[in-house]
Amino acid sequence: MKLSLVIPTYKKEREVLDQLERLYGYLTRVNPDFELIFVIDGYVDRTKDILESYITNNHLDKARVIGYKKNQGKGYAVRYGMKRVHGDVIGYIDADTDIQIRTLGYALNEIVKDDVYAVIPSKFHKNSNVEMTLKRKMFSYGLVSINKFFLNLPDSVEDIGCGLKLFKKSLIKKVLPNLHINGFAIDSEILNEIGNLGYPIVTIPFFMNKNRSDSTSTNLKSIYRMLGDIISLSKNNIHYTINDLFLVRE
Ligand SMILES: Nc1nc2c(ncn2[C@@H]2O[C@H](COP(=O)(O)OP(=O)(O)OP(=O)(O)O)[C@@H](O)[C@H]2O)c(=O)[nH]1
Ligand SMILES: [Mg+2]
Repeated sequence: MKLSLVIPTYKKEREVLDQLERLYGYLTRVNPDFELIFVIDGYVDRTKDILESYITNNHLDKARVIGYKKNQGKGYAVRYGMKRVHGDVIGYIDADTDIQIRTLGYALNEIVKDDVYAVIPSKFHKNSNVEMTLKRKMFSYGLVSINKFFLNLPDSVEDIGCGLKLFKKSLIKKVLPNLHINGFAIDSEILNEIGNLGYPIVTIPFFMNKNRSDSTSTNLKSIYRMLGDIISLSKNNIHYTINDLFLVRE
């Protein structure tokens, strides 16, 4: 099975080589048919140069770097990458090393199964190692509840934003043309599309290297933007439902 992993990368000078090294090493052992595609979401620092010279100097020919000048957001970067891959299984993972690598192992074990089309981790899974403060738990739970209220998510989805997702190519080909969100709500948008298409999603435990309270995606500005995006997605869902009801085909 050929695996394509897209890595949306924004201002990660300090961490990105660690992520490259461990992904390359791990996949060489467990699934050597792979490609890593780093999408540099804006040439705003030295991340692109650092990655390119490391890849060249160490002959890492299964890794490549693509991107564009202006910062656009995680969603844009994920779409940009997923349109340029060749795998049978296509996914994305964060550019830092917050996620323990064994989470990817769990995801790979599931996605190879014939009847599995999408795999996502969850902090709320009973085997997950994530310990959250009550405040953090309430925040995360609130965000998931908002997603569930507004969107058409498969029942098995209990967490949205964990930085790893894997999909079968046949499914992502159907989903990709319908995606528009540029920001962090891309995760909500993809899961909503999968729900609309009626595919199931398998949930695995999320193993984290450290507990963070200061995630970039959870600052107030990002949260407002994310909520706005989720509500706009829910309006689209209603539009489709009404069209379905009246059998309107565009
Ligand atoms: N913050 C941010 N992340 C982006 C952007 N575009 C792509 N990304 C990537 O999206 C992924 C998820 O981001 P987060 O983990 O929420 O944010 P982060 O920048 O890693 O910051 P931390 O919360 O400190 O981990 C990372 O791989 C980022 O590099 C962007 O415009 N802003
Ligand atoms: Mg991060």
